[in-house]
Amino acid sequence: MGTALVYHEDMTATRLLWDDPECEIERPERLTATLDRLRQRGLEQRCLRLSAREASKEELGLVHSPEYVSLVRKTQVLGEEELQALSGQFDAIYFHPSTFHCARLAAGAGLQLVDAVLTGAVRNGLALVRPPGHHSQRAAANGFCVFNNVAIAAAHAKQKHGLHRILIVDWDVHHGQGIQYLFEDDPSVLYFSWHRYEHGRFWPFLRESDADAVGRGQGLGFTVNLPWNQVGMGNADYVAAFLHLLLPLAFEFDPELVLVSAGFDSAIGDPEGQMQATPECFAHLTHLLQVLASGRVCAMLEGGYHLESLAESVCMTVQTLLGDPAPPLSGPMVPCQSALESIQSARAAQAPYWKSLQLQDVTPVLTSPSTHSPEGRPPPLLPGGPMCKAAAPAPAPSSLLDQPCLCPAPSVRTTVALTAPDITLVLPPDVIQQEGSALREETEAWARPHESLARKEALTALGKLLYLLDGMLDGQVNSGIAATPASAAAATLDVAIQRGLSHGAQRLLCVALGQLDRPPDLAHDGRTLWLNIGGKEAAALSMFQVSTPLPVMTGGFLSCILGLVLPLAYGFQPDLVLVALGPGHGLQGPHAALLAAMLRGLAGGRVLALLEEDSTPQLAGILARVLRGEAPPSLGPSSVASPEDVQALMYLRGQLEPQWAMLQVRLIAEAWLCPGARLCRRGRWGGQGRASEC
Ligand code: X5A
Ligand code: ZN
Repeated sequence: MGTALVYHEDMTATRLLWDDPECEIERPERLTATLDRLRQRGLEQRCLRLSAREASKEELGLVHSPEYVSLVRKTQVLGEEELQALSGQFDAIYFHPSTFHCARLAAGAGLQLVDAVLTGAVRNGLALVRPPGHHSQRAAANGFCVFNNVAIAAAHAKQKHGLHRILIVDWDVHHGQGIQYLFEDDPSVLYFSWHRYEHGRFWPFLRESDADAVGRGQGLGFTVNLPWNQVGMGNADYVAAFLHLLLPLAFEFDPELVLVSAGFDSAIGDPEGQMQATPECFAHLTHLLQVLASGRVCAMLEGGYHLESLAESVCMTVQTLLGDPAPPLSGPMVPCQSALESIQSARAAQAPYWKSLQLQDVTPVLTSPSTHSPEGRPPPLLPGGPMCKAAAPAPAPSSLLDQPCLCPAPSVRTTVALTAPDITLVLPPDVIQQEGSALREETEAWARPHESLARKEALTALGKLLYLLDGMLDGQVNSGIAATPASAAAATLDVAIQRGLSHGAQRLLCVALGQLDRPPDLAHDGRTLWLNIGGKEAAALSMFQVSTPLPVMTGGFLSCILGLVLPLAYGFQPDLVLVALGPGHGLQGPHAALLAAMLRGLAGGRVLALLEEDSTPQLAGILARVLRGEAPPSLGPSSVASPEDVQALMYLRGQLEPQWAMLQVRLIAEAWLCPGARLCRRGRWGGQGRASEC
């Protein structure tokens, strides 16, 4: 299932006719530069191109008053002076004789996109539109926005397609107050917006943009505002906001459709936003949303005024919608204190309305001496080495943006190396069944230290796994699935880790589910992060060796992934991921698929899944589909996490937070941190706990 790109050249017509420094940034080149870049990258050609149509009067009437629509219609015949006079009646608005036509196309593009996705013609898509929509209100234009494209699309999805739960994610750097007003009492639309706020000192200067505006009446808890009180928010801040605020609520809400108010003024280089997130970050945001609503994601352009940053960020979004793995994020994955404060206050404001946020923010368990000072040191070949924000300011936008994409998608996305032949029956078409095996002598040499690998079947499986792993490390294959006899699972995983590390992986993340013992001679040298889900108790042997019991309920599983696995994984920034479903893993297909799908956001999608040979072909099939980029099936309404699950998570958070900044959901007492910690955002290890290096 494909990706739609909805566009119409006519939308380049509307433009500012007079002098207005506030409005001049919203110009036609925003679309032409973006489209050119999509073509250059070969991305446009991979999409289903749809030509935008105009929204009808009735469709506009879904959210706008008839009087307002006719007022805008009349601008078609006004002269320049009258246009300017009318524009002056609104905040940050210009009208042009073509504005009505363009704005109807922009709204129509969103409707076409939603129709294409909800009729199953495509899985997802992007509408490239002007003018933007999210500031526009029932009877008012505002902030360059004339008709509220995303709100109209949401109302249409409810009315024409009978949807009951729509999530709107507004990642534009401005508050989409127009969308908030239109749905604030509607529990069928969950509206999330982050925005530059600076305690109310940034446009549109509204009290109701703050975190404590949570909706009203039936809609209480269905408006989620995350105000940024400082500029300079970057990749770590955005990813943390998704993991710790948006996604827990989104999974609990269980949307049938995700609409994105996709403004890119939240990206680095933008004159409005003054933020630091790199274009790759939008690949990750898109990737993280695609695990919802069976991947039904409709993105519509809002702001974005730095042409280079805009074009690059749109490419990242489209590439990810197409199913390509997200390029690894650059820079230290350490959220800043101001971001943490904002996330925490939004979590606190929402906690009364969402089970997934309750019980969680309890007092941390005090760190025990044994884990407070891990022997871990930064791994070799850290790009750039430790970095303090104060000492080393972020590179200028242009140099960052000039970087070529580090991770072109290999032509073969997923290979399956299985010994069981019946798997072919359930494999999606472009998944390759691997025939090759590593050389016999080599396989035997790796197997020699392990008693459980002596058997012929185990050896055969190991040969296939090694061959697959080499293909991944050489870049011929992006991801893969290998099977092994249950009795040999732990040893096979051990060999895979050693092989990965000796064959080019700098940092290897291993997520082991079920009863898989930690390899006995696993080094604490920071090159391997070992995470066992299915251990007897929550324990952190060091910051690189963590074990937690298998959560018993869906809610617990989700908080384990969002609250522990992904924060550690994003903090670690691996270049290879092993995920092993070992004895007694107990995961159902959809849970395993969700885990694999989310881990695919790491390491440029280089994920090797290791299954037991007697796993069902259905399990292998579902994993193969998510590893090649399909959306995991919906988990359905999630149960609460059990008290034991919550306790394990809280305990590990307490243990590991000082070293892994991405785990933080609230401020850590000053005493916990190294002297320079407030300013220090220097490294992938979190920048805390090792003051000597600050
Ligand atoms: C869509 C959008 C911004 C308006 C800024 C006015 N509007 N200062 O990004
Ligand atoms: Zn904006």
